[in-house]
Amino acid sequence: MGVRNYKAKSIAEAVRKVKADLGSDAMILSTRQVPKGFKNPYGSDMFEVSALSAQEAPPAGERDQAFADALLSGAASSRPGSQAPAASEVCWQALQSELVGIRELLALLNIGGGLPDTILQHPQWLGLYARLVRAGVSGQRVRSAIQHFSEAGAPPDAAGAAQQIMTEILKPIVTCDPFAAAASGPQFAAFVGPTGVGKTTTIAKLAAELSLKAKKRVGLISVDSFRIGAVEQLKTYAAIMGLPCLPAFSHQDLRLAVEKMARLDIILIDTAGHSHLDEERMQQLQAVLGGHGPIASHLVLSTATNRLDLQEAATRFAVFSPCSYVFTKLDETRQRGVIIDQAETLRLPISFITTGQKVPEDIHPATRQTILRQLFGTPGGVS
Ligand SMILES: Nc1nc2c(ncn2[C@@H]2O[C@H](COP(=O)(O)OP(=O)(O)OP(=O)(O)O)[C@@H](O)[C@H]2O)c(=O)[nH]1
Ligand SMILES: [Mg+2]
Repeated sequence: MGVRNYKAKSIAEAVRKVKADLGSDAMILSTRQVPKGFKNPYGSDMFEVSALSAQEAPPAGERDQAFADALLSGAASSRPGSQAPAASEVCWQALQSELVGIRELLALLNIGGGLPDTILQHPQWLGLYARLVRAGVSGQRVRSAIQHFSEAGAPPDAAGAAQQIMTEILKPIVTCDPFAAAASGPQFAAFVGPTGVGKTTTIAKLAAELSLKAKKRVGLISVDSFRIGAVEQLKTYAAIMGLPCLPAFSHQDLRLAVEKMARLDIILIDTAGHSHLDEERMQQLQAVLGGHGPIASHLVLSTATNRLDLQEAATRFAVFSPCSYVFTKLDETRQRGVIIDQAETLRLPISFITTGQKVPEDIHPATRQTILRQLFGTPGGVS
């Protein structure tokens, strides 16, 4: 029988025709919008779907791989919501690449039992869906945002729809600036988190920002007695900036260091990184930090960590009762959307994000705008 084509006024209707004719497990190969033209001068725009019956489709493993390759290669990342006929070569290329993305997405939907009907009925959202999933936002979150949005009322224009969906997706994100308020006494902030996520570098960036730009009196304390050279690393940064820096290897040391720095405005405390699976060292750090009433802890996590490890680390480090997240290494991954899911799993505000190794440039106070820009490249979200 081979590839067969089905035309209808919407993709959903064309897919229904495919299923009625070839069965519910038919494989969709491509979709395209057929604009008004020579053969269809007075009619409305139509959609054409090409499909194969399940018996003639390639094995599922090959299809999964083809879809994964296409999604990762960015084929599905072009401008969502574009249904107008192309006016120039550039627009035509964008439209073509969007159609490729939509075709691959539909292949996935066909294999995996499909997305909600909402998405099939509004094909312009497929591009948005692909872009958000590629940015690391979980597919489930995007689907439920689109579902929520479509149930809430009639969609406005495509750009407005994308904005509303983004607003829904970003709901778990709350931001804070721990050093914004003029505190009456000194502020103590300890940075805890897994090994190598960028705690010391983040402290150096913050120390520079707070002392040089905000003109605060800043001090540094290192409670990292575990790694050789850890105290020296912090002391080097302190020396460059002309800031006091004290080591503290025990609960008692920390109490003394805190007392010595009590006249400063902000004291940043560096801790030893360790695996969240290392119970013994988690307890040691708790013993050193615990009981110092005024110390607020902040959880530093690398965005370049997979979703499950991120969640587990956050859950384990929750014993330090952190009051904010610092997400580092956004420059090392495209899957930055994981921070949205993380912000919902353990509900904490995000205070800072970091985007590189440069001290002090590569740190940004977390705001919805900066997060949107980092996640999707535009201040307004997906355009
Ligand atoms: N690409 C990138 N690298 C970063 C970022 N922040 C820190 N790093 C690098 O990550 C490496 C580890 O940074 P540290 O600040 O020593 O990490 P740490 O969490 O203090 O490490 P431990 O104390 O050993 O647990 C260094 O090479 C930093 O330059 C960032 O935002 N992006
Ligand atoms: Mg360190």
